[in-house]
Formats: sequence, structure tokens, C-alpha cells
Amino acid sequence: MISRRNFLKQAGGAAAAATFAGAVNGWASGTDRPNILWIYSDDHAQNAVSAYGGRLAQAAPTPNIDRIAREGMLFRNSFVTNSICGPCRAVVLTGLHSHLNGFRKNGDRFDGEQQTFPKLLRNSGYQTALFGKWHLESEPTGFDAWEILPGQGHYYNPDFITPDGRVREEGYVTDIITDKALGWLENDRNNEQPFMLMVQHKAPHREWEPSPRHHHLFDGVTIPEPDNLFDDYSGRGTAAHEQDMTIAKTMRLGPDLKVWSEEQKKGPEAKRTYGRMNESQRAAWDAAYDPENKAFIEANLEGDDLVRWKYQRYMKDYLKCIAAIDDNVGRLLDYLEKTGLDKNTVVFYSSDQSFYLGEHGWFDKRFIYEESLRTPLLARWPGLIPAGSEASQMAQNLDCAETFLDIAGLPVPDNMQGRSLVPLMRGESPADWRKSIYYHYYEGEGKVHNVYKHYGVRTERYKLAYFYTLDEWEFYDLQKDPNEMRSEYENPAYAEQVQALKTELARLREHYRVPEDDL
Ligand code: SGN
Ligand code: CA
Repeated sequence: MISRRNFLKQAGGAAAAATFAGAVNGWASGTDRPNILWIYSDDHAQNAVSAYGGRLAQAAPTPNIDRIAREGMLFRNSFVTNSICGPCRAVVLTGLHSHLNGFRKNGDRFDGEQQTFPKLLRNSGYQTALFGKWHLESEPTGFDAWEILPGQGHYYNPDFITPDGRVREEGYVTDIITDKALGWLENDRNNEQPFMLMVQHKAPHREWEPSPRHHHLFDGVTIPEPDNLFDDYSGRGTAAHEQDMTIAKTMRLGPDLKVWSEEQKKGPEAKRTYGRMNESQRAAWDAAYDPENKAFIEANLEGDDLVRWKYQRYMKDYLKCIAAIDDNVGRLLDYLEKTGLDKNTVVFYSSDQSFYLGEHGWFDKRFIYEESLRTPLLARWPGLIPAGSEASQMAQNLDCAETFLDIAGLPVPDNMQGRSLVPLMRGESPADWRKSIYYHYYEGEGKVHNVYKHYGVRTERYKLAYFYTLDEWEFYDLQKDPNEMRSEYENPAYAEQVQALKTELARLREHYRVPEDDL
């Protein structure tokens, strides 16, 4: 953990000197400390950010998000602690694993009385604001201004909870959240204070409803499939077999894939979509979906062909939602540039967690497997982060709170469990950087998507997971089997590595103070 003094020392390097000369002088009064802009989406897969490369980069580029990496840093190995929405948000706010911040599963209630980084920043003179998805049940604390979506929120004409009550806004949720953030920057920002602004999108969360302006974005395009779209889960344990998150079986033709009969369009299931649209939104929607749906119904697809069609529809809707996010990231970056705020604002882009885009035949998240263990993380900090740089060290959402405090030159409370990413942002390679991460998913079997509870450890090369209610272990060699198609837990050739990871897992559980009976 770096103290404020160390940070100042580190910030005094040649490249940073110019940027920080004013900042250092101003820190006593808090006026020139860097602003922080945190853009956070919901279920945005690392594989759907083109800066990360991957199979979708060409078909669905994200130029504005990529700009953050081009002018800043991409965290190549960025992970979460518990791959589900509310818990990830609680980890970001507190810098504590779920068992200590008390928010283990969606539906838990965040204790807003506890220490969070927005409160610490605000107490030190930052102006703090939050717009968009929150999903922590209790009302936000530690913000000068906030407007949040109720629960998951809606894509069309969304409601917002504000300190003064509920309001309904006309338009598309991703645009509106950005409008609110830009409005706050323009009208409510206090020039005498640095700011910390959290812009938290609902998109691209299920049920992936695109904006009218993107309905035809992928017409005539075929989205590449992952190699393991038709995974049969042999070589894995009970959890992979019994999950309920496949494109083949779980994904619903109506709500998820927008194939509704005229009768269904009026029914309760369609309420979340159609029930919220105005006439022109609905007309644009039907004009886009109805002809394709008609062709689909006539084709009467079955088996693998049906899965392939569903995959295309799913991916196109999902990627269209991301196109709107990318537009809106561009709007924020443009505003910063136009106002000159870009020079002293650290911009982050991340997502609560990643998502399966057909890998293993799945959508959703929850598992310790790579696609949902990872999350995108990009940062731009002119004068400190060398443009176009990349960090390969393991970063985790657990590090966010400490990173933000460090940027603000504040001391890090002893109880926080992450580590400031600022040294990595400066291009350093601390010798004592973590060699492993701890993961713990609590929501469990019987709940939506039926993913068994598990905890585990990942190192640079290996991964060990313990599905504790099943008493089943899985072990992967990520170098030889990057898609995690075969657990090597029983393979005697790996006995030594399995044992080493078991020891490491026990060490991490002790280090993070996970109670033995925390199930
Ligand atoms: C809803 C979704 C699930 C999703 C959870 C949690 N179903 O229940 O698919 O896993 O939210 O998502 S839906 O039919 O309502 O879309 S999370 O991002 O909030 O954790
Ligand atoms: Ca999420």
C-alpha cells in the first residue's frame, strides 16, 4: 500500500513533474487533485471490448472505449472476486471481499453506514456524484448528487430514484445516464473542488434491448462463434452439467430473443419491453424485428441450427447495446476534452463483471471460469500513464477503492484488502505484486441460473476451484487448456501443482479472513 508521501515521491518522476507541479501545491486545499471519472457497465464481457482483441473485435469494434486504452492503459489480466452484480459493486465501493462488506449475493442489502471510498473522498474535499445502476438495495451514501435506476432498471423510458423521489425519463437508458452525468458536470460541478463521478450503465445486461438508432447495425453481418458453443461439459464436474444458463435451453424466445407473437406482445412477459415504449420506439422496434422473426418462424429451425440462430440474435442485440455505451463513452471523453478537464481527470472504463458470449454454450456469468472471472479495465491519466501501455499483472476489482484513494493522495485504511493500481499505471513492476487471486461465489444452486457455490484460486497459469456444497474440486492448466474444457484434478501428472494451489488457497482464505463456515 502506498502512503500519500510515497505517492508524491513516485509522482515526482520526469514525465509526471509538469502535470503534478500545480497539483502538489494545490493538494493542501484539495483544489487541483485529479478528478476521477468511473464509467462502469453491467455484464460487458472483456471479449466484447475490441481493445482486448478476440473474435469480435472486427465485427463489433468499440472505438471510444479503445481510445482510453490507446491514450492510457489496458489491464490485460483484470479479475473480479465474486462474479455477480451487487457483490462486485460492493467490493468496488469498500475494497473488501464480500464476506467483510456483507454483500455476498444479489438481493442482500448494502450497509451504507460502512466505510466506502466515495465517503473518504468526499470527506477530503472531493465533490462526488453517481448516476445509473446501483443495485445495492439501500440508498447511496457518500454522494453529493445521485440518481439511480430501481433494481435492474429499464432500457426504454427508464425510472430513476432520486433523493427527491422517483422520476421517469423519456429515451434510451444509456443515453439518459450520460445526459445526467454531463448535465451534472456542466451545471452542478464546483470548480473549487476535484470531482469523483460514477457513470454506471444498465447495458448490456439481459434482456439486451438495443436503442432505435442501432437496430440495423449488424444487418447482413455474421458474428463469429466461439469454438466451444456446443460444449457437452464432459471433463468437468456437476456444476458445469447442472447450470441453467445455456443459449440452447435457458434462453427464452420471447423476452431474450424478441420473438413474440402478436398475442404475447400484449402479455405479462412482454411488459418490461413493450410496456415501456412509446409509439415511435415501438414502431422502430417492430419494423426491425418483425420481418426477421417471420423468416425465423418459417424456417422452423431445430437442433444446432436453432442454437446458431439464437446465438446470432443474442449477440447482435448484446453488441448493439454496447454500441450505445461506446457512443456515450465518446460523449464523455469529448466533453472532458472540450472543457480541458481531460488533462487532470483519470478516466476508467470497467464492468461489474464479464459475461459468456456463447463460450461453453452459455450466457450469464457466476463461474470462476475465465469468461466471467475477468472484467474489462482500462484507464487514462494524461501525464502519468504512458499512452498505449498495458499491465499484465493480476488486478482485481478489490483494488479500485485503494486506487482511487491513492489518486486523491489519501492514506489507505488498514482494513482494505486490495492494492493501489497506481504503480502499475506508472509502468512499474513491483516485485511483491500478488501472484494469485481469491474468488468466492455464494449465490448458489437453486437460485437463478443454478450455479453451485464455489471458491477458488487462480495463478498466472493454474486454477483450482472447490464446489463446496458438492465437495467437488476442479483444476485447470490455463496454458494448455485456455478454454477450460478438461479438469485435471484427478490427473497424477498435476498432483504437485494441485497440492501447491490447495496450500495457496488456504493461505488466501486466511489472509482475507474468510470464516471457515462462511458458506
Ligand atoms: C436477472 C436476469 C438474470 C441475471 C440476474 C443477475 N434475468 O435475474 O439472467 O443473471 O438478473 O444479473 S432477467 O430475465 O431478469 O433478465 S446481475 O447483473 O444483476 O447480477
Ligand atoms: Ca452484472
